[in-house]
Amino acid sequence: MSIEALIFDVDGTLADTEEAHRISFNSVFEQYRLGWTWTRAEYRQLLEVPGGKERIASYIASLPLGTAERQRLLALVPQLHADKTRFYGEVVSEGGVTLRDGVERLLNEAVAQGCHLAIASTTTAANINALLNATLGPRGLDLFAVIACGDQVRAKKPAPDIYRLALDTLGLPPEQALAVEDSAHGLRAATAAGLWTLVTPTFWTQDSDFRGAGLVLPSLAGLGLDELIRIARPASTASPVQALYQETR
Ligand code: XBP
Ligand code: MG
Repeated sequence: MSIEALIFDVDGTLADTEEAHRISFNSVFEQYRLGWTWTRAEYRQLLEVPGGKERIASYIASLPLGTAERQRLLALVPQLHADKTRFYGEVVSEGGVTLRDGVERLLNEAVAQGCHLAIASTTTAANINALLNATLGPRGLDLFAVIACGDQVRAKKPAPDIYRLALDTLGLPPEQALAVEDSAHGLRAATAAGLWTLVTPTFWTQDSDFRGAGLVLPSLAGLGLDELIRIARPASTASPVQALYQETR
């Protein structure tokens, strides 16, 4: 079966965004005078928790607090996250984040060859809109046939739900698409949805367990669409005779 779509994760894959997220979390903690500051080392640990709201709640759960104070802070999480998202949008709109090497070229190649583009991300639609506008301009959003993200699914990565939503909306079986991810959670989510997955780790995820990945590369730099599809679907690009031969081996 031919590859009809590329499904991209956002944070860490399209762009190395987690420093901008970390700065935004710390900005909102300062705005609310909470006395919290997430260092890079601490944030790397906290990224084990997918989803910004869940990440803040998990951090609160780790603090030595009385029940009343813990409940008060947990009730504040949606508002903290909404304000954090506003800070993040400002950082991104001011040019604080660029696309990773090779991403824009691969997106353009896919569009030129009629290969659909989709997104499957844990972050919010607002963050995705801000990032695509800031890095690709007004055409950014139009490049993607499907944007599956954030709270559209109850179970976030490593659950497969967001990838299943992207595939269902594309109207494709997993055999006719492939995923591009940066993290172990994302890899688990994509492979659980039946997708061959390319992983391009960042500083935040490089020490993770990427077993099950179809391929792990430092970035998309130098990787063309035809080569990616050949790697992902060797049989589908072989001649019918070769494919038959491979099946009977
Ligand atoms: C990575 C995430 C997100 C971001 C923060 O998403 O886990 O939570 O770290 O964004 P992706 P929010 O699936 O794109 O790698 O605060 O909006 O969750
Ligand atoms: Mg990611």
